Amino acid sequence: MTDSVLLVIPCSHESARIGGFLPDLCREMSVLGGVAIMVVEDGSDAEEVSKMRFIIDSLRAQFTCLRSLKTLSSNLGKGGAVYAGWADHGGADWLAFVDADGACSPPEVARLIKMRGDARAIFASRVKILGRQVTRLFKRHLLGRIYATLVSELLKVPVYDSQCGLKVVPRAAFEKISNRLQVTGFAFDVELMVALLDTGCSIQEVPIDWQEIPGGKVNLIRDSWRMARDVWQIRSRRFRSKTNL
Ligand SMILES: Nc1nc2c(ncn2[C@@H]2O[C@H](COP(=O)(O)OP(=O)(O)O)[C@@H](O)[C@H]2O)c(=O)[nH]1
Ligand SMILES: [Mg+2]
Repeated sequence: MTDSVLLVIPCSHESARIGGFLPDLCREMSVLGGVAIMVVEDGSDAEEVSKMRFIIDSLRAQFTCLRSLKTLSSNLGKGGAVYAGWADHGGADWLAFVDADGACSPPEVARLIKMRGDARAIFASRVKILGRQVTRLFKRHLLGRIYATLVSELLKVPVYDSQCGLKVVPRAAFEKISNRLQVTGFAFDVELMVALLDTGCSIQEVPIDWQEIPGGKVNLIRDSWRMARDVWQIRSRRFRSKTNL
């Protein structure tokens, strides 16, 4: 039977962190049903790949929802890995991804996946409000808020958090835009967001619980600069494509 959702976990050097998340995620998704999980690893060395393969193969003996590890021959970045995974959708109507570190807990992943239904995309959002638990280092929270505000203002999209590591997208909407997506690094979700909106797919942001896990790969200086540059390029391309209509 075809799964309804393909949930990709993009991974680069995650063998130390994923063990605290993947078994519980597999358990949660097995109970939920209709979800296939695929770990996509790129750019790690052979030793790291074999550690990941061992983790995945051991869990596959227990959980049929977990697909075998997908490895890419070169490092495409987080977005490139997500898109490479989504290309193997196997007929799933929904394409999703979640970060490997478990910052977003399996019950939260299940809660968002269960919200799929109409043709809307669902983006998790780290909103610090009463009633939700969002724990991040102060400097990451601050930089994240500056970035999110820039994205929102530059692209004229009232988004609160374009970068949260859990998103669920209708495959039909993704297939309309996939051939024009160019960003494969950490800013890929910004391009994905505007392309979906521009093609008429609405997006619902859903506040989630988020517990930052140490060992993150984002370098606050280097990657913030690259992400800001990517947002500027996304904005320019979007402006050009609108004036060419
Ligand atoms: N496949 C792949 N995944 C990546 C790459 N860079 C980051 N990721 C994944 O993207 C997710 C978010 O990264 P993370 O380090 O948790 O970000 P941070 O917590 O914001 O610093 C994790 O699952 C990473 O393994 C990459 O180059 N390739
Ligand atoms: Mg993280």
